[in-house]
Amino acid sequence: MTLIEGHRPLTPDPSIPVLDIDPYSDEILLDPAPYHAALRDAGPLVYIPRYSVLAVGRYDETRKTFSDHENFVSSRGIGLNDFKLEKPWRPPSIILEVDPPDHTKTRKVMSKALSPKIVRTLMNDFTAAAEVLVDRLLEKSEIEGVVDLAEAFPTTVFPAAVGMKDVNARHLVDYGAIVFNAVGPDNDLRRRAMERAPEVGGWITAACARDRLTDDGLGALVYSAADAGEISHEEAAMLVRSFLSAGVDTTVTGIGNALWCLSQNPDQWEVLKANTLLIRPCFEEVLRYTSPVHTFLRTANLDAEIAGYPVPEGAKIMCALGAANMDPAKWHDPEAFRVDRKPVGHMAFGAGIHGCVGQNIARGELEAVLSVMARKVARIEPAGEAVWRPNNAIHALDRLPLKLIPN
Ligand code: OVM
Repeated sequence: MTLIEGHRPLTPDPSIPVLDIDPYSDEILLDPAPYHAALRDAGPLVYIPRYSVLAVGRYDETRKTFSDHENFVSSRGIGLNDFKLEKPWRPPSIILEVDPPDHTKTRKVMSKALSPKIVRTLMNDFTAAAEVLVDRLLEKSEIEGVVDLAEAFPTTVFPAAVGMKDVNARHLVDYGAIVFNAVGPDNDLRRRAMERAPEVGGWITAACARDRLTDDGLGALVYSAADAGEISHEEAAMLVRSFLSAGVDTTVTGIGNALWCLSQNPDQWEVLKANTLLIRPCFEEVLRYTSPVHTFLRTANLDAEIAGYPVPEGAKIMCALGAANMDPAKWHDPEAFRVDRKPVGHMAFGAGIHGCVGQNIARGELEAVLSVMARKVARIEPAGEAVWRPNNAIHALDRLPLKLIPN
């Protein structure tokens, strides 16, 4: 049997519209909006021959696919490779790449460790760190928003929240990029990521051991669930790895994308400064507008259907979160960035049982950064061209030169 990117080639129903594009080309990864429009316009379910996958880009079908975890499973991988046919590049995540009932137990442990109550206990540290960082940046005439702020903040507060004794900001950011590039095809981006995987992955695994964690962080909470018999100690180490896989690059991207949105829309920065109750809704709008995760996939584990079309067992379904988040059938004037939109139901955190378990802590980090900035920064001005960084699954900036004007 021939494998296409690690899954079985699919003979799609001939009535399914065909879209002959490469969603993992640099061109689309750097500027996905035109492709997203083409994907939505082609139909509710589309066939992409380049990778022999089905794809959804409309809001309703994206939400439905994520919500139907019985037909559309995660245990066969959330990228192009079908774990049933090809060995994954690392031991699969025991929360992301797993279905119920196994998922239920690990999700519960993570959801408790990342609860709103726990996040509230972290907010003082987050705000204090944001004060120090923003004060330091306000002394500079120009900053590089990605390195100086978007990376600097999460790599300071998140390892501290987890209770890591070994902190290597570079490895933490790079591991996220590797994990997300890995869900794509065997292209240059993935190959370059895989070259670094042994070194960075080895460092990450070592950093997850109980004796490399303090006894008062999120890591310790997960290990105490093991002491209580809810999971094994090996599973605890794997869940700490999930913190480090999903918790750094994503929030780096969230902050970078927020700075980009606000620097491009100075009137919206004014609105935000005038009403700090809009800080949380502003972050939701940043997520809707920029969709930090390009795509997650599911695998049909049974013969199923989407929008009335047959979806055979073994088919990979690519869900384009950014396309759903800009669907004009769901959102009024989707191409306008409005901090007061309150885009309830956006797909940037996914949906269903695998919806982002870290969304409370992500919101907490963004709230700390944006509220300190709203207090101290009069204007966020572009100081050069914003450049996006291609990654098979992350929609993030590479460079964002900015001028921060103090109040
Ligand atoms: C994990 C994980 C969870 C969410 C996203 C992610 C692909 C990884 O559990 O390792 O990035």
